[in-house]
Amino acid sequence: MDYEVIVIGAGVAGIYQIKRLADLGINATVLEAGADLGGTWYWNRYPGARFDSESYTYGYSFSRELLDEWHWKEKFSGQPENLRYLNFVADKFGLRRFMQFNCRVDAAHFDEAANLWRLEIADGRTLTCRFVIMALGLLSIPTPPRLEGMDSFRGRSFHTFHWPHEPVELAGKKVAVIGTGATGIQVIGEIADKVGELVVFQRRPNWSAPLNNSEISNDEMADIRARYDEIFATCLRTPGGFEHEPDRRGFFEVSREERLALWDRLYDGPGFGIWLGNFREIFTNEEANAEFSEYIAERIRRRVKDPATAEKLIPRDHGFGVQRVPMETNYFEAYNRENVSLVDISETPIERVTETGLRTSARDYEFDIIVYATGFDAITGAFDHIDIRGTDGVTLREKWADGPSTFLGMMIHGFPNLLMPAGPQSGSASTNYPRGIETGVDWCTDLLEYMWAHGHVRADATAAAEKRWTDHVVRMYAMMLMRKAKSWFTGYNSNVPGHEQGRIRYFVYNGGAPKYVATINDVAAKDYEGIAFGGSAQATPRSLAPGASRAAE
Ligand code: NA7
Repeated sequence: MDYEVIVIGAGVAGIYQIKRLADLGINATVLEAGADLGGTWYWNRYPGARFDSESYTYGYSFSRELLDEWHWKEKFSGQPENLRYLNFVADKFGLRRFMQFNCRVDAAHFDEAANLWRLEIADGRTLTCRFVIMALGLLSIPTPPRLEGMDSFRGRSFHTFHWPHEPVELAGKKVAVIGTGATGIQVIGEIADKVGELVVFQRRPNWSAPLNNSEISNDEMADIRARYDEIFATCLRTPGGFEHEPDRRGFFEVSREERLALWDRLYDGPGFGIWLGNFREIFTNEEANAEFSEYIAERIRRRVKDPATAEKLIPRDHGFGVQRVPMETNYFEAYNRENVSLVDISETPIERVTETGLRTSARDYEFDIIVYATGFDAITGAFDHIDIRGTDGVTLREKWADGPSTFLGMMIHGFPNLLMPAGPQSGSASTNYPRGIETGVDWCTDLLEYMWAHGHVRADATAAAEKRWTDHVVRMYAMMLMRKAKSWFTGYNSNVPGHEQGRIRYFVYNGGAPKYVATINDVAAKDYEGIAFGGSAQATPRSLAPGASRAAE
């Protein structure tokens, strides 16, 4: 066996996972398809890419030294700084030596006789390991549209995920942005005043509210450092894993004036407060949601000068917060600029890409650059891109054809020894991601330690346990207005075959971080109830001496 553990992916999850394994002295490696570490923050280099989480709640919490050393410079830090941070972490803890880059995993097959995973790497190697840990990212497979003529365009075009590493000259350029999700909204707000001309192609508008970013001074950072324990304790307590706590007053129990006062405060406040600091009924009650959505619509009307454009920017098919809420900076003001225009492609669809630009049903447009901000094959896409086979040769693609089913979002019945610290249906996808990641990595690592201590060489979630968890995840969707929205939260993506129809895929756990953590801790406390272990006590005597790192390439 080449490794005890192989971690796939060197993003936020993979970095922390290898840190835990290295500290335990486990023979482990990270395989990363990219040329360097960082995951999301390695790839997404488009202008405007930044956290929607408060920076100091996004960073890792596991090391006091790290918390003391790193100075976040902005409340919502941008991509270059975020990538610097992850590199700083990897270098500080000497983790790079456990990572192999440009190393794409094509296949992972479980060998039932030997209780190990056999991984096929794109470079031709086969690697074996006892455990494989999928740290693949929830949004790591970009999906450009499927438009005729895309290859014929003579200008530059790229999906935001593949925004070039070298600076892209924007001054004076005619630029198209297709897509107005969280990404498109960031790009548009950032480049509107830097390009010659910008045309936004919008299929459906998204509800969006101001990020209200600001710099973090030395004094503020000192204060944050002093409060880190309190900050992370708050994140542990709140459903979203943020500092933002829902307003626990009943929506209908307070007066309209009180509701407006809260909303005015949240609209001018930072980040996801407007979403997660709101009344809880916004997510579950149509009437409450409609009243708040109208409040935001009014805000949009106040900010966009042309009334017809304002109306086009107001969603009609879903209410505020039932899809992931993009956070914006100068987004609505961009449409007040002479050089920016909005094309509603629900009225005049894009028919094709031409050599010189885009053709809609109404006219031709000429561009130097076309930016596809068209989203991701979310949550399960990265799994579908690897040929993963469990017991009896069953492929994960087949098993998840209609959507994922998991145990706690971290294990899959029939795929023993495969762990997902931040998998589909885990607590991560619907919460402040790194908070969920730390929880998930710690739980997976504890499970491994338990197995090593007991000499188990095989762990598989039982079919019954998987069903219980998946049913629980499904039931929670029934309470949420989110179930009605066509978004990546429910598995909708018009660019992925089979995902266009809007059939719900139960991708995320909606019970909130505290309940999730309580549940997984309870499973661990009950000797991992729901997991069937196998193997003999003599099979894997482990040295768990901390610091005795044997990980090697
Ligand atoms: P999203 O949120 O999935 O948004 C994709 C956007 O692109 C959305 O406005 C789509 O319109 C639009 N889209 C997708 N395909 C097409 C085609 N074929 N033609 C026209 N328009 C299209 O992805 P993002 O990258 O913005 O955000 C992903 C997450 O990244 C985000 O939630 C954060 O967590 C970080 P639609 O609404 O489907 O009509």
